[in-house]
Amino acid sequence: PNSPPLIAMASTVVSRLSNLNRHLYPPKIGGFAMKVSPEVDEALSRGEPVVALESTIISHGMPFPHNLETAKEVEAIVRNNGAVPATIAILDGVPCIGLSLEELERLATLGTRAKKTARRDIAHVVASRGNGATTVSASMIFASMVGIPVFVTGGIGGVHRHGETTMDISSDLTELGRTPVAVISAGVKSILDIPRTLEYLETQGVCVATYMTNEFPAFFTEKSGCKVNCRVDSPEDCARLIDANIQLKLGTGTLIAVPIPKEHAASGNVIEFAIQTALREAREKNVTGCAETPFLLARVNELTEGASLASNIALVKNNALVGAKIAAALTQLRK
Ligand code: PSU
Ligand code: MN
Repeated sequence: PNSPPLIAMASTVVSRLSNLNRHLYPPKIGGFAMKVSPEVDEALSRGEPVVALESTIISHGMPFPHNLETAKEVEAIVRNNGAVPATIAILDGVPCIGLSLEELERLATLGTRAKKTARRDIAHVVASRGNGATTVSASMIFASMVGIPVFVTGGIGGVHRHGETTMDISSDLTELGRTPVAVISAGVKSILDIPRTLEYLETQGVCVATYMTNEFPAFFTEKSGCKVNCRVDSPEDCARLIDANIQLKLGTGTLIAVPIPKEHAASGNVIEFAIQTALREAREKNVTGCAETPFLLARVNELTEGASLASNIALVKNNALVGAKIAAALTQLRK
């Protein structure tokens, strides 16, 4: 209901095509082709669990070859836990839902030569037949268009520190306010302003739930000092929450915050110190806007000699595990 008319129309077209004319393939959104992989298409038409995955984490979030290895492992974890992975990206101007191994490899080797694609960039990348690695916001849009309610990432974007003057607020937050997809994430990084991020999500009407904890996690560490008022303790709890949000047609997304596994949270203080250094350098070098997150991620990894990357990989895999179980629980609930 909150979507702009074009997207609403596009999703109607796609859902008609996907419900009535499954043999019509690939589906078209308002005249533009969109490619749903045969595996994802089949799972969706059978009502089987599917987990959507983003691709900026592959192109901009991790260095090669860790990005490719992680992407493959994350897909395997999703499969081993009863769901079909649907990694989302734009290749040669075509939005793809579910990538082949070749396509994953292409994206991983393109790295930052792929365009980091948030909501505002989608039309430009499609029109110029470019390669776009979709952020949380853009991936949520495509997941919603094809009817995937569960989406897994590492961390979402948020309100940047000094956001009250720069107005640098990730479009992930506004997307959560307008697209009914559940996002499974390890919270937000302390490179961001976590209290203001939670305030902004409240303004956007987004239900933020913590998974088996009372405190909102800070990506590399289990704690941010911020409490939220919704706690879930199992995949079934999550499924009921997500289902209620969908049935009520609230139109908003849900954020499920899963803390990093205890055994990987150890290096939190070292990483926190590196974050302070990286933030200072970003200000000195005047790195701002959509370049800031990739810069900080890469710099923190250098400064911690790979410790932050190892933690990052561990938490993404854990989120994939939890997300697959949530998708399976949601399918059971809807039977
Ligand atoms: N946070 C991370 N790792 C990431 C990102 C965020 O810990 O890779 C990526 C995600 O794709 C997210 C995007 O959607 O960065 C947010 O970018 P920005 O802050 O420019 O909105
Ligand atoms: Mn930004």
